[in-house]
Amino acid sequence: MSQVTYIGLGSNLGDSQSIMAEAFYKLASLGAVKASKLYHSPPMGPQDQPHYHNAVVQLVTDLAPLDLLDQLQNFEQESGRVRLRHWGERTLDLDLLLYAQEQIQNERLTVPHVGVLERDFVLLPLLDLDPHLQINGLNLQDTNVVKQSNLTVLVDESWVNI
Ligand code: ROI
Repeated sequence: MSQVTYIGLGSNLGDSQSIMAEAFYKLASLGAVKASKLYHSPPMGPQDQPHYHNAVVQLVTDLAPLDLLDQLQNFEQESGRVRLRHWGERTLDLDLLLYAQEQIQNERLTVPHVGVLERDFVLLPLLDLDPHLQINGLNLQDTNVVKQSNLTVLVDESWVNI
């Protein structure tokens, strides 16, 4: 059965826009995809690292959560993923943010993703894809994090072309 899922993309090492576009095309092999705008955001964590490129992809897929996670981890590795330190710079992060309405908690996966509601670089792109999206009954539009965000849009949805 097809499920609506949301994947967070982040990068602040290498040619981030190309790396993320490449990841988008790989995600398209798993189901129907739609991309948010592409944002530039100051680092959460150590401040002596470059700003991030961030975006979210909506993926409608038949894959079960852990099978999807396996694919995301494969794609991260294929991108030549480098992670220099905890909460530090990385080539590509692919985070499973939401999987339908499911709450998942096991040793490999927590869904909704930890910290989603505190991160403007996740919430704004989610709202590009679904302006009425709710998490745990909370309307994302109404959160202070969204209202007070000052993320920069780098490119509209055309950063990927299918
Ligand atoms: N900060 C921003 N702005 N964007 C990210 O994608 C991101 N990812 C991370 C940490 C290190 C928490 N900081 C981030 O993993």
